[in-house]
Amino acid sequence: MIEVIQGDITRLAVDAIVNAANRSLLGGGGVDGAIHRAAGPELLEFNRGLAGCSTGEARISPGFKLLTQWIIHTVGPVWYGGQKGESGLLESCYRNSFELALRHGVRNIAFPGISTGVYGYPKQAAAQIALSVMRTYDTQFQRIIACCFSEEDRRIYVDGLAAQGYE
Ligand code: AR6
Repeated sequence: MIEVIQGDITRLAVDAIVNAANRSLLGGGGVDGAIHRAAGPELLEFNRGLAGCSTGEARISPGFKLLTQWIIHTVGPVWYGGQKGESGLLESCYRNSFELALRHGVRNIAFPGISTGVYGYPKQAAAQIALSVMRTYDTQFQRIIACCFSEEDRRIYVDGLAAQGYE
């Protein structure tokens, strides 16, 4: 089932949360910074061993101090106007995150709006991509949570689901 909630993804008790990381996987601002702060310094130590991640791909770490068992780090595309393959890369982020989750037996997973902060991807277009990939994995998970940071973002996802005829 796809659920849309508003809140802080670092507070969720699920099997996996997804991080909107950068290619270094060594932390940053936004949700990435919040996840590193809440998970503790062991996350940085672990991620040094992952040696980075290309845009559109995903890597997995333990959740350390978080309530989640796993953190799936994916690197969204920077928005350059839409002609640089951004939509395909964003779709790959969601797909690769789901595939990694399945390989680790994850049943409940929560996503932030990858690329929609610092990386500047337009929120409605990003939500459409997120929701359409979520729908293709819907039956393979117990709960797929779109964790929106603001009420405005939550509204975009709720409207997006309705527009796609999801019940
Ligand atoms: N819980 C849920 N969502 C959040 C939280 C939170 N605690 N904090 C922010 N968001 P961003 P990006 C939302 O900028 O655009 C970092 O520096 C936020 O409102 O975190 O993929 C990385 O290291 C927005 O909707 O990620 C990279 O360098 C969404 O999370 C770069 O930013 C994503 O915003 C990645 O940029």
